[in-house]
Amino acid sequence: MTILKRVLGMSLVLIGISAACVAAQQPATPATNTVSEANQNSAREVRYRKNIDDLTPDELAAYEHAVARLKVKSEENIYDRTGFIWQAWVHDCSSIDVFDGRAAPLGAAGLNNLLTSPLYVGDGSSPPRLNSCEIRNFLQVPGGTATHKEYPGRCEHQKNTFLQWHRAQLYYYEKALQAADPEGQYGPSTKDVALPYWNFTQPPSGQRYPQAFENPDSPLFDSARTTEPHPKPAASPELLASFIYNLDWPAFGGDEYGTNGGGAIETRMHNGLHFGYINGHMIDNTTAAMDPIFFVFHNFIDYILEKWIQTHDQEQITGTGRDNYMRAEQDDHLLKPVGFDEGSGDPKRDDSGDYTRNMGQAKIYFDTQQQGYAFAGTDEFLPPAKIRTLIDRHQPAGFVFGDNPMSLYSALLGNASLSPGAPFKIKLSGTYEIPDKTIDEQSARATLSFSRKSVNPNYSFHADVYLYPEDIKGEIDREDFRNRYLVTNRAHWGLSHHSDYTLNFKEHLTGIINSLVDKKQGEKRNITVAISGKSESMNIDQFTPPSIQIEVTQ
Ligand SMILES: [Cu+2]
Repeated sequence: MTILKRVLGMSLVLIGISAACVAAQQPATPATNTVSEANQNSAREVRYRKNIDDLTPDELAAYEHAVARLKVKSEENIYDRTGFIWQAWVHDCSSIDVFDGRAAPLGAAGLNNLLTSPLYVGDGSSPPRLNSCEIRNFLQVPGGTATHKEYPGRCEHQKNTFLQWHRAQLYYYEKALQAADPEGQYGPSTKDVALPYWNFTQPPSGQRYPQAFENPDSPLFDSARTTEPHPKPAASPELLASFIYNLDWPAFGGDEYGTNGGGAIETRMHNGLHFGYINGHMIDNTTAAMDPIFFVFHNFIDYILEKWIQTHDQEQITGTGRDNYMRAEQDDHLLKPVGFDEGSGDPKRDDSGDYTRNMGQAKIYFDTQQQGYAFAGTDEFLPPAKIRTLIDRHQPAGFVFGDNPMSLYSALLGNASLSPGAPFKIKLSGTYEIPDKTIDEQSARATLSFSRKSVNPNYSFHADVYLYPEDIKGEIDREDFRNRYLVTNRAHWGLSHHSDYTLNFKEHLTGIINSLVDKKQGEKRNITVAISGKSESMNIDQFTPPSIQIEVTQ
C-alpha cells in the first residue's frame, strides 16, 4: 500500500451521522415522456463550462445578459418556470400557491423588493423573517383569487444524493440560461452560454468573490452577500485533492439517510461557505439560490464530482444515490436530459393522486458529455503526487499523530481558516485510552461520536475536533495547539424547516488511533470538540460529550 493511500485511509475516511434534509425517493415505474424520444436522445453539442475568471468579455456579457433576462421573466410572471425566482425556488420551495391561470406580474420594483428584503434567516442569529416562496409576503394577492398548489423543488442535503441533485438542478438552470434570449433579441445571444464556475479553493479575483460578482451594476451582484474582510474559507486545494483521491463514495459524497450526515465535500467545504463565508441569501436553504453566486459555487462542486468520477469511475457511486429521482418541477420547454424518464416520485400532498415532478434519475447525469457539457479547466485540482509530497514533508517519520507540529489535517488545510469568524462558544470534553493493539480496519473502526439534540431554530455551527495528551491543556485559542492536534472538522448547516431530529455526528479516527498504538499504548488522551457559530440559542446542554468507541463492522 502506498504511503498516500495508507495515510489518507487512516485519517480521511471520516464519516459521521446526522439527519437528512428530505427522505430518499424510491425508484418508480416510468411514465410517458413529454418530449419526443428523438429529441431527447439526439447527440448533444458539448458546451464547455469555464472558470468565471477565464471568460472572454463576450462570454461574460452573454452570461450576464442571460441572468438579466431570467430576472425579467420573473418580473413579467413570477410563475415562469424558466425565470430567476422559480429557478431559485427549485432549490427549496416545496409547495406554493399558484394562481389559476399561472400569471402574476411582479414588476421590476417587486423583484427588487424581493431581492433586497431581509429574508428568512434560519440559523437563529436573528429573528425569522421572510421566506422567499411565501409569495404573500411580497406580492399583493387579490381577495378571492383562486389558487392551486405546485411544487418547485426540494434540496437534497445531508445524504448521498447531494451532489447528484445539485448536478440536475444546474443542468436545467443552464438550459434556462441558454433559452433566455437565444435569438439575441434584447442583447447578445444566450444560446451558447455555458454556466461558469468559481474555484473557491483559490484566492478570489475580487475582494472576496470573483470580480464579476462584485460589480454593483451587474445582474450577478447581490447586496445581501457579506463583503467584510474574512480569512480564507476552510477549503484548500490540498484538502480538496485529499478528498477527491479517496476512493470511498460514502466518505466523499455521502451515505444513506441518517448515516453520515453528508460526505466530505458537503460537510467540510460546502456548508461553511454557505452560512459562513458567503452569507446573505446563501445563509439559508430557502433563499440560497436567489444569489446568482449559488450557481457558480455549486458548479465548481459539480466539477469536483466530475473529477472524482474521472478518477474512480461512476460505477463506484453506490446506494440510492444512483437510482433516485431528483425532485423538482422544471419547465417542459427546456430540453430534458438524455435518458430522462419521469418515474413517479413522491405523492402530491393535495390528494389529487398525482406525483411531484422530478428531473429524472441521478445516474443519467453521470456522463456529462452525453448531457451536452464538460469542464474546460486545466489545473483546478492538485495531482495526487503533490498531495504525496505534502504528506511526506509533514510526516517524515511516518504518521505518528501529535509528534509533529502540524497534524496532517492542519497541513492539508494550509492557510485556509477553519473558523467561520464566529467565536468558539462551546467546548465538549472527553477522554480516551490508547489501546494496546492495532484495530483491524477490515473488521472494526474507532469512531468518535457526539450529538446535538433537536433545537428550534435549527442553527448552523462548525465543530473542530482535537485529540491531545492528558497532561496538555486544551488551549484551542492558541494556533500552535490547533495546528498540532486538529483531527478533523465539520460544519453543520442548520436548514430551516428541518428541526425535529437529533444530530448524531460520527467521525472515523481508526487511522489516527492506530498510528498512536505503537509508541503511546495505554496513555490517556483528551478529546475536545470546539463548537463555533453565531446563534444566540447555542447552548452546551444541547450537546452530549464526545467519546471514542471501537465499533465492530463485520
Ligand atoms: Cu449549496
